[in-house]
Amino acid sequence: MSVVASPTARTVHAACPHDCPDTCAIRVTVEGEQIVRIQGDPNHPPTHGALCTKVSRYAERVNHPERVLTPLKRVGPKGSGQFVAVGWDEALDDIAGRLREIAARDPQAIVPYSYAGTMGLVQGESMAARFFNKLGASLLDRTICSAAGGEALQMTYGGKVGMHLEHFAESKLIVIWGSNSIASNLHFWTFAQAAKRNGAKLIAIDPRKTETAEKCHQHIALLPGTDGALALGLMHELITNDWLDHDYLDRHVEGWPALRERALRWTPERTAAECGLTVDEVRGLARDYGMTKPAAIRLNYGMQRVRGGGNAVRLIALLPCLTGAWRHRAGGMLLSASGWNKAVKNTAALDRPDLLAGRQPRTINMSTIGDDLLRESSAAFGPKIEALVVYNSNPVAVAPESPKVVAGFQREDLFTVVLEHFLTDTADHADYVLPATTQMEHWDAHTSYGHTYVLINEPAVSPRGEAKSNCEIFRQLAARLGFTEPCFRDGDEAIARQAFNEQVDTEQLQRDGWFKLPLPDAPFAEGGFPTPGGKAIAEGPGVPLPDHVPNYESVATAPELAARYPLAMISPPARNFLNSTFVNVKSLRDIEAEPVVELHPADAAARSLVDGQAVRVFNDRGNYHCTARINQRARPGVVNGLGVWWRKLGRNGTNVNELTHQQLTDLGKAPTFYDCLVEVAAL
Ligand SMILES: Nc1nc2c(c(=O)[nH]1)N[C@H]1C(S)=C(S)[C@@H](COP(=O)(O)OP(=O)(O)OC[C@H]3O[C@@H](n4cnc5c(=O)[nH]c(N)nc54)[C@H](O)[C@@H]3O)O[C@H]1N2
Ligand SMILES: Nc1nc2c(c(=O)[nH]1)N[C@H]1C(S)=C(S)[C@@H](COP(=O)(O)OP(=O)(O)OC[C@H]3O[C@@H](n4cnc5c(=O)[nH]c(N)nc54)[C@H](O)[C@@H]3O)O[C@H]1N2
Ligand code: SF4
Ligand SMILES: [Mo]
Repeated sequence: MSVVASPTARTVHAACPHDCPDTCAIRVTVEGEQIVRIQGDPNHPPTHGALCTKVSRYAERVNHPERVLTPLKRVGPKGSGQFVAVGWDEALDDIAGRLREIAARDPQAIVPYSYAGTMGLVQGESMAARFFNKLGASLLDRTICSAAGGEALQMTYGGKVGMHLEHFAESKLIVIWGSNSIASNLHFWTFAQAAKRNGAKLIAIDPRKTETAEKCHQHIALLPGTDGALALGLMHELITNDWLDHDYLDRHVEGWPALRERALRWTPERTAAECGLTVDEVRGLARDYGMTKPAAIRLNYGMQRVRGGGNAVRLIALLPCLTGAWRHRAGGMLLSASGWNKAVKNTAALDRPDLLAGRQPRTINMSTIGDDLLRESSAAFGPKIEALVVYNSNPVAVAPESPKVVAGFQREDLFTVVLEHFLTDTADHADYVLPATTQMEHWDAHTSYGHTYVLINEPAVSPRGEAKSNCEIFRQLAARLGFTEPCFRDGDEAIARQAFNEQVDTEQLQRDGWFKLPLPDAPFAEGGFPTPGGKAIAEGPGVPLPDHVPNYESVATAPELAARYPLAMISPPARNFLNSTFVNVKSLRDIEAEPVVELHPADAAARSLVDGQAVRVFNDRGNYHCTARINQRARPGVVNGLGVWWRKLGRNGTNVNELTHQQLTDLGKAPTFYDCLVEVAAL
């Protein structure tokens, strides 16, 4: 902490906790218990002093009049959101009693449900994981966002590794593939802008004409879920024009001959037809990619939320291996940098998987929670879910096929505890809501999936009301359940200090708030991928050759369905929300105004819809009520239902996940939010 202008003010090092690749380093200026200023750290290279609109207004979230400030106990019917305030002891005694009773029958009937409300290593899992491991509760497969791409990178490179964020500034071609960077990866965009000023060409590959696509030199508006075909088509052109780095392929890639053969079947004509593009677009993109050095690809998770998302990421990740783009530090690709953190993170000490003591509880996939909450006990499934403990997540809004998720959460025989800041759609369904602290009120330690620094977060103010940190809540539950291991007495600050091993300079971390991981500049210039043989893998033992896998729901794969629901819907994030977080911050919600579906003018005209009209977007699963926005952001045949509104703040209590389904991706068992056919009609 250092003293600033006002003699009573102090500045605290913080880190943005949100599920955003930028993981900004923040400086919070505090006077007493007042947050007077929140700014980006000017010295942290990825943050360079700038925060997004959402987090620069963080004080509005911390001091929000609707924050939950005491434990709440349900008094109305399930889902009614009717609660009374109760004391901590009453709430925790009752919850511990209920969990003890269920665990005595079978602890696997208890399911933790959490995701990335905070990405902190302390408040994310740690004490929570210790608690559920000791209890022997069901495990949760946290697939809802990145599992398809993650497994794809694991298969191809041996880990979630890629370029350094800063090096994009030196690229001569940047392909922004399935990412609306200005909205969801703002600090990458700053480096892309620097490259542009140095003469780089920027190309966006995205079905939607996003604010990012508009600012690129070229926008390639392919059909959703056809990225694998496009990658194969590009390979075809790289081969036939001999824009290959044969030496790199020979020495650093396994399985190239088979991939070469497969790619040669993807002529520009076939590719263009599959992707809904012109032959010139396919050829031109291949020429740019094959002839420009250094060429970089920024992939984001948007493009892997379809049936073939995993295979598509594998194919795209192989492109820089064909051209040898990895030889230069400003060439290669980045989807996730989180694998680099493995070397410094003390995961076993934080989460204590050893507390399972040889037990192997069943695993629930968070992406099928709708179906799983409605299942009875069976040999295949195990025990019916009797209790759900939700923290850092809002599944009633964000999980696919919400009609089923809501039906599950409304079960009167389900005991639900939700740790939250606000009465979200999920908290409304709780038996107990427990008030959690925000990032300004607790300790944490952070890694990033978009850059290569680790960060520390010091509390800036005391907990508001009676709020407690997630860790403290699980610590108190552990004590009530009689868990006596010393790790259940670790304080939050102590856990933050356990987060990293000796490779992280803790003095520097404390002084600056962040520490850059010691990594090579151009990590794969000479191969050296973290696979067993050090090569990137196209095909190998246990690794089949990647292929284009078409969507579950498309004209070609489901013609009967497409006859009734002819429009493909994607539901990418709205810029001023972060998943469903911030929807209740009025100043941000006012910018988004209302839930919308974007339609191309031709699709709107065919349905006699006009701009601004209230509409019903529907399929066999449900109805989403919103406002039609008719513009060129949508390509013909594809509508964009921007996410993810709270149902209760949306139109008629609906949001876009009324329409999505629970089928999973080819790799990683992830949801396929953007693989979804719908129809639109006037409301
Ligand atoms: N403002 C804001 N920032 C966020 C988030 C947010 O909700 N709001 N969410 C955060 C989270 S959780 C994540 S995982 C990250 C990454 O979040 P992503 O889901 O990657 O989001 P975007 O960067 O918007 O990229 C999605 C883009 O992919 C496009 N897209 C959809 N389908 C396809 C397809 O089949 N192919 C291709 N090529 N493109 C497709 C969409 O139109 C959209 O522009 O962003 C994080 N940052
Ligand atoms: N249709 C559609 N659905 C989607 C997506 C999409 O693009 N389209 N995106 C998907 C993606 S990429 C993701 S990652 C998921 C995101 O799903 P979630 O991880 O569930 O994200 P949020 O909706 O932001 O909800 C996080 C909640 O955690 C709470 N929280 C934050 N910090 C803390 C804390 O310290 N303690 C406690 N107890 N609570 C805290 C916040 O108040 C918030 O309500 O949604 C997915 N759903
Ligand atoms: S949401 Fe992303 S861009 Fe905004 S402050 Fe957090 S890390 Fe930075
Ligand atoms: Mo995500």
